[in-house]
Amino acid sequence: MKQSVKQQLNDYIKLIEQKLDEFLPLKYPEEIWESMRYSVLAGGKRLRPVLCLETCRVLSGNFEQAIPAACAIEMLHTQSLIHDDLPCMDNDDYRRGKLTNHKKFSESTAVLAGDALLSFAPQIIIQKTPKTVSQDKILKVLEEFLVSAGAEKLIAGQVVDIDSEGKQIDKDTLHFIHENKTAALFKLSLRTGAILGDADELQLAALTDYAEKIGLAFQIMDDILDVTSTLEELGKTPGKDALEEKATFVSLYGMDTAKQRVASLCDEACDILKENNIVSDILQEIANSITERVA
Ligand code: GRG
Repeated sequence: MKQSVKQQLNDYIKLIEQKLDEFLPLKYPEEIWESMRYSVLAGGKRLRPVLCLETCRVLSGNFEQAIPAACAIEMLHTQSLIHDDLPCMDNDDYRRGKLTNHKKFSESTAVLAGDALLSFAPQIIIQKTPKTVSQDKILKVLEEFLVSAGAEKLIAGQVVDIDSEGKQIDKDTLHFIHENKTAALFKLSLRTGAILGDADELQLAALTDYAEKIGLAFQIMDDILDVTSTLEELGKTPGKDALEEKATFVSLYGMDTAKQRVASLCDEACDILKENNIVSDILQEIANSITERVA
């Protein structure tokens, strides 16, 4: 990775960490805020907020107007992880290299921390987005956020995923799960940055396509890493898919096809940027680095 891109990425991550900390103060009753902060500030890759900020910057030259929305998306992502790790869902002990929320606190606190993050995130968009951003745009961003978080996207993906455990599923069903469980938040990130960066219809469509490609590639890579990685590398328990008899891209298509598919999706994502004259080292680097990711 070019040194300048690495620096830009690190700058974004540092800012996101700082703003997440600032947007999540410790209030009464402290147990719930501690639990929300524990998972949000546990040091994920911050991929989704970076995508949101960079998309806004590349279109408008600024990203300040997208900082609250980018942090809100990271809160929503963290909420989905807290709930996904619960005993009634994936039942995981480790996440982001630390004990999962319900292991560190309690099951009831983890449920409530997820719920609290889900409603706190749009609150942050409304309260913290600069007043220079029109109400119309904020409403559009909120609509994207709420649709993505709900039963039409994220929860639809999760329900079909849980329902598919231990069953033979077809390729369309697997695609539905990946599309809604994973690609939806990548799309939300790019589309939010695009709306706040004043994208025209063509740019919005191109960035949505780019997000779809990298979202699917990211999930297929997740399926690959579940087979090939260790707990230390992943920060979460590997081998869970086989244990829970989950159909994955690897189990349905085989490892070689899975790797080829990740590579071709990432190439296609970069082509979309080129064809639409969207010049961003970061967006290009994120697409290219998915094939090489280890965590
Ligand atoms: C929305 C009520 C509600 C519940 C959420 C949808 C859902 C239940 C859970 C899905 C969570 C999940 C594990 C999705 C798969 C996407 C994925 C690969 C997440 C991991 O993303 P990374 O690697 O994580 O970017 P970090 O920790 O780096 O942020």
